[in-house]
Amino acid sequence: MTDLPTSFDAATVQSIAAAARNVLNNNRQGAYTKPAPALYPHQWNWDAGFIALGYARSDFHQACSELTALFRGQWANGMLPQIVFSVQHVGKYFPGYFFWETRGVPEKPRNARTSGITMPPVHGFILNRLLSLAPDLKASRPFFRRMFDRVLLQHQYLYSYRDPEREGLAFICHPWESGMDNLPSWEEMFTQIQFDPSALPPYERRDLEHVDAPYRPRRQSYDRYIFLVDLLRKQRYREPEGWADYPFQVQEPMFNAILSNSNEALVELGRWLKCDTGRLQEWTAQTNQALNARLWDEKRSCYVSYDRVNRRHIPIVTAGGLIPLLCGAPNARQAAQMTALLKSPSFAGTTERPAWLCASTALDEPGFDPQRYWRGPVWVNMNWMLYHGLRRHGHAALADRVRADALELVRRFGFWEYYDPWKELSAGEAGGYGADRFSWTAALTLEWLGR
Ligand code: 2M8
Repeated sequence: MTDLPTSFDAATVQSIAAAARNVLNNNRQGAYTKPAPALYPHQWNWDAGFIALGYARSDFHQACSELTALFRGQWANGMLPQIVFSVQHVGKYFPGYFFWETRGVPEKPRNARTSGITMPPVHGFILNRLLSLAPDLKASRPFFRRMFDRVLLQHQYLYSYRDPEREGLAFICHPWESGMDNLPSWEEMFTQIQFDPSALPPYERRDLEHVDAPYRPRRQSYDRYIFLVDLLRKQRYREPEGWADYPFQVQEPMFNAILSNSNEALVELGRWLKCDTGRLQEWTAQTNQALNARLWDEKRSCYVSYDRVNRRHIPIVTAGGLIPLLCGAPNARQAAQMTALLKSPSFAGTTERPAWLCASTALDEPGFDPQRYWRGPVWVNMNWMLYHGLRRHGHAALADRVRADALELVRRFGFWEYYDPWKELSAGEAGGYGADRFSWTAALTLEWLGR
């Protein structure tokens, strides 16, 4: 079992683990697990990866099933969709399958209902962790062999269609592709985009039926999300032609660091499977180099996004800018700068006003909002990646703190989608926000507890 935060005794671990397992079981829909009971009723891309880890030790078969179900939606060009829709929950989420108009797009598999964009490619490193936990390596070999090819194809897609100038950085075409949908960075991006509200297709949000408006994106952001989906569907998801005058193309550090780490993981997996890994090694080196050359911001001591349409950086400090610790890009000096930033008032707050690590948007950014989705709250999956990144670069004590903070939030408030980063809350503030009984919070808690 993993070494645990000292504040947790055996009985606490036992009861948190049992409650976490309950969350997953209740959100389970047979072959896959929904991210949340009502707000997210289908299968999501990177959620599936984190959720698989929550089953890995107790039900390895289900862990594999999560990934198999997700990759049923993979497009012929390798694109792994953000959502694989279930017929059972038609009409319960917006934008649903019919809004995306992916039906009939030649690349989409006929027997799966999917959206038309992708998400952070966590699946390579998730597979590698599953490999280390597999109860019977020989019996699981066909699964890993199949998945290796699928994930390789996914990376091939990113390096060809999303990196037209072969820079080593894949761009995202929608805030939803970042997984961190509502960062102030995208607001900044939107100021550059010509947008005509009267041309927007009519739509009705469903998220506000489940979560109060102050904790979700604002109307003006949703309008832009839908504006971009409308552009993509009008161009029938044609790549690369569609990108010629498409306005949202961002090289984001977390997305690319995850890609780099997944490349490395596939190299290890490929060695075990005796598959060729040469291309993966080249991709890793090129992406690490490009992360430093293009996205490292020396003044801010972290990585920042780059808008490749307007050829400018978006210098906003977010947790995503620290996730490159997960990969081999940062040298010892950069890693030390990032840990100093994490311990500074920008993330840790002050003695008078301490904060839980790690706010999704830095506490001192003008766009920071402690309770609004991705504008400041702590997310357990971000802490989980940061934990591994800090350990990789030799900052074990800070890694432990990042893990302890996440687990303490879970112990105090339950399995929320996100948490207020301020340690001292005012009267009436809840602590946890968004969806309750959120799957990846439960899954990564189990993973950390070694259950
Ligand atoms: C959130 O995103 C979806 C759109 O993909 C939404 O708000 O409707 C994000 O937090 C994303 O990272 C996550 O994968 C998804 C499901 O948990 O919810």
